[in-house]
Amino acid sequence: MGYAVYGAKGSGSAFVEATLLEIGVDYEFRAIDAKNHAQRGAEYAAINPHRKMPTLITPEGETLTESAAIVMTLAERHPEAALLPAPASRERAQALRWLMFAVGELYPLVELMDYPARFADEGEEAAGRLRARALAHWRSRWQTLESQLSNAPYLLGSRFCAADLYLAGLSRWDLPRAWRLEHIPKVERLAVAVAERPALRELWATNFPYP
Ligand SMILES: N[C@@H](CCC(=O)N[C@@H](CS)C(=O)NCC(=O)O)C(=O)O
Repeated sequence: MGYAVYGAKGSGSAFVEATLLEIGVDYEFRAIDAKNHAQRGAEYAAINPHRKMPTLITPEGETLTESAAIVMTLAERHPEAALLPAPASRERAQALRWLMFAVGELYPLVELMDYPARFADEGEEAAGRLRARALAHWRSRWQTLESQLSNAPYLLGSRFCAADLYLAGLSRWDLPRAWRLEHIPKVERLAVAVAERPALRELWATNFPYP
């Protein structure tokens, strides 16, 4: 058995698929009917108790959840793909810094924006207000990242790393193109560079077909 990825098109499972494609290993994609909230059901909860996508099953049968842990584990298991810079290097520290920013500061806001009723007081109005505040933080945090990027396409300049594909994928959500071009053009350049990588073109087009 090879790797298996549970997920849905356009979701965080694309970050894991992108990592596997960059490594160049085969995997099986196991689609979850997220439109009908199948990720919340008992069947998937037996695989991922947090009921979120993605989940990775390794060839040894180990179950892994948490997208950043999955991406880092894959990078470690396949060092030949050089998806993370050398341990203890300055570049690795920066790659980990922004990967953790993505998973710890950016990604959690997506649940607030997509499912505000899970967190807000009863009523549509409260949920709407919470969503709007989360969206404002979401945009502001992207601008924080923008202020730290150079014009070279990737986070580390010309050297591609796992944090790039993670950030590029996240930047496809809730940020209209006109806003991206005006407020986070360096993030947009990074995302375009990732989308044009030969190993990723097809995956990107199927997961993030809109501009
Ligand atoms: N901390 C998790 C977050 C994953 C996550 O929020 N996934 C979204 C899809 S992009 C999800 O499954 N949402 C469905 C839900 O919350 O019901 C990770 O990094 O893997």
